Amino acid sequence: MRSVRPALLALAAAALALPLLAAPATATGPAERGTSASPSFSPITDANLDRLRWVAPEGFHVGSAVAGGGHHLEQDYPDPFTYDCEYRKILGKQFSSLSPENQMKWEFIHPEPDRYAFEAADAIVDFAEENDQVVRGHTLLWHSQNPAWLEEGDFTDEELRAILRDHITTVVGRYAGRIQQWDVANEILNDDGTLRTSDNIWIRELGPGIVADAFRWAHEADPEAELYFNDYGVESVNAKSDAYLALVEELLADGVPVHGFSVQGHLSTRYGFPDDLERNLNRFAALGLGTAVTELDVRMDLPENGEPTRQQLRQQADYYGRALSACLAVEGCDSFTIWGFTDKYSWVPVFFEGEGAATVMTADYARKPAFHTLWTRLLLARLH
Ligand code: 9MR
Repeated sequence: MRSVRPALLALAAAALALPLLAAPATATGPAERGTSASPSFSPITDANLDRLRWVAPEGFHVGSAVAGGGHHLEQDYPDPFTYDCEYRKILGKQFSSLSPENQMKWEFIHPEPDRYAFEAADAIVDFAEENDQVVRGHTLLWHSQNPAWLEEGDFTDEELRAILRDHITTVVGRYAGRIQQWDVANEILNDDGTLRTSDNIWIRELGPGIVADAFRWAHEADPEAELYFNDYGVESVNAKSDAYLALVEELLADGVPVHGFSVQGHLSTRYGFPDDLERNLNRFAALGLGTAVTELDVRMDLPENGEPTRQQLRQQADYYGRALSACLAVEGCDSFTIWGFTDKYSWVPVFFEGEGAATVMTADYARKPAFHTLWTRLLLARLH
């Protein structure tokens, strides 16, 4: 893979020169895929060609989660985003969208009833601005990673409703105009498509109507942000994605400001690729929604020596490539995020015993076939 890179870069440079030089009008015209932190008009240099974000089609955001909090706190390394210089360099260079992996979740950003802790989230949003990147906010209404004071508190329904409203107003309001998309409601359905009525504190205590309120409050706090439903296990057409489709239709009919539906994409080479992903996303696009892939990774069973085989890496690259191609093929699927770019910080080995190597770079930041596949498909889409 590595040996063909210089030739590929030269070819890409030649191919890209034509459309860019021949169409100067696009420099001031509207971006085809919407406004963006697009680097299209920076010069064609080897350094630029070496960036996923630069070879991506105009207006298409290629993102990564920003490692920190969550499982990282139990590992024997310091906060990756703060302390790992190489990590930060790659994050700024390769990606045009960032998703805080944990730093905007309730337990981090709202650790006590009357105290918010914005430092880590602020640092990410500032970094994104310095690097001409957009941010996906994650997340506002979820059953997991809520602080004990909330989950174990003794609140009346009215108080609980006020707590959620204040949280959304405060957090969304703080970053108003600086967040491109918010995962307003995360993982609110069970696999059979029913609402999580037992483990989601908001739905359990306040009923399903609270979901619509969360979208309304987020919209009031930042009218520019695109507001999303986000979940896993909804890559295919199945009971769960069917239920989201019905829910979104109902909310849109009621005038609730829902703007998008995103699939997380935590895939495994144990299972086949969800090859109806494009068809599924198109069902939501047909409702006028934006769509996105928000947390892609592809885990595998690690051989005894811990090193993936060439065949495993090929299969992984194929899954990454197909997920990207599905998104690129759908009108309004303009945001494609991987859940971390290096195995050094991946959540996978911590949560799935014996599995790992789920990202596009090794722990030493060596690029895997999956990285090259993303690069190639982005470039081809841009040239198309
Ligand atoms: O990657 C996150 C990890 O650091 C946390 O420990 C974990 C706790 O649940 O959450 C991980 O991120 C999840 C994301 O927020 C929602 N979708 C599933 C992701 C992987 O579990």
